[in-house]
Amino acid sequence: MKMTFRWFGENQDPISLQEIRQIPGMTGIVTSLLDIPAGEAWPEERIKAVTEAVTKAGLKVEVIESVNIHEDIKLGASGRDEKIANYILTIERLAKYGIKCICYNMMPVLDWARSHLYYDLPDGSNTMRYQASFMDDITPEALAERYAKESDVYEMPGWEPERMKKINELLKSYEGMTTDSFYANMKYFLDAIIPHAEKADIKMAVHPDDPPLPIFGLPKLIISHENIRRYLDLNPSKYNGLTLCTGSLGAKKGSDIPAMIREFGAEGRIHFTHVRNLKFENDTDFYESAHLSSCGSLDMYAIMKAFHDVKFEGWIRPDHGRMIWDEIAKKGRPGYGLYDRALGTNYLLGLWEAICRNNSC
Ligand code: DNO
Repeated sequence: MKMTFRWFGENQDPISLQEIRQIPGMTGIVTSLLDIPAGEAWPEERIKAVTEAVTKAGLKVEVIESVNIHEDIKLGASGRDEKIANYILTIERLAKYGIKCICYNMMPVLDWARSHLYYDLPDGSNTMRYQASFMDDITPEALAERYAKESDVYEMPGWEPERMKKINELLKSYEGMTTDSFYANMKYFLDAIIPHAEKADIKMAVHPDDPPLPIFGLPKLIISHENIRRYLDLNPSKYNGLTLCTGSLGAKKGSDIPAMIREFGAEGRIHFTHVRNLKFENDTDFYESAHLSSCGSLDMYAIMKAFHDVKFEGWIRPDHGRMIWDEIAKKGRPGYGLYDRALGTNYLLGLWEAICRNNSC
């Protein structure tokens, strides 16, 4: 297991590489080039610059999260071949700079969504929340506007205000799309890129839809054990793998995350994992809690034990944390403050050490 931390990049993150380096046990960085639109090939000089900056700070870029998928690919539209060719170029260029894993998602139109980006908890900390009734009552434009206003310093990936001007048009393009045709489009993409990922030795790791619940009538693809099975079976190469996100999959009550880890991990199909906790308020609503098992609804020990038992050797990162200790919520990226994620890192490393020692490895 290799511990990493998400850093959004120069001028994209209030947290410095130096601060990240000071987290005990931290060696790897997960980053991206957020300003490059989906569908375009990443320029080699930009990849070189970011990997060099991270190396200079005593860390290493381990995973790219994300190289985003253009809507033409998800929709199976006529422009997809050109975008796929650019995706392949990006894979080849990233490989030159030592990247071994790319995280991406197949969520139509939007990336992850919450009803509240800044929700006050009784202890004075601040976190993200998902309240189903709020989501049912709000229009997509109103939510996009709210996000633009609330995260005014940094744009939320997948909710870029410029792109959101066309949100209704984008949503409309999915009308009538069946799950089967969605899977067929995914297969077309995977069959095209996976041979190149194999050659470049870059593991592709799809991120589940977050939350795994219907939003604005959009089709949802990767939300459960069965769906993940179907996605992985679209192309049997080990390079077609998974980012196992405990917070995304765990937001559906009753999901057995350790069972997913045991099945897909034993097959060598989990390359990257986001490990975080959440607290259910009822069957659908939740807020994002501290990582500790006792703070939320997920059993973090069982999750880490399952990773241990399948001999997980991929990359892990703590995921969304609360804003604590005077971190000014609105100046940072929702979910991506420094302190709670640093605490989460050391909790996960502590669990891992104890599990390894108890199993004499
Ligand atoms: C949320 C993240 C996701 C993830 C993408 C992967 O905090 O886990 O936005 O980066 O969905 O493509």
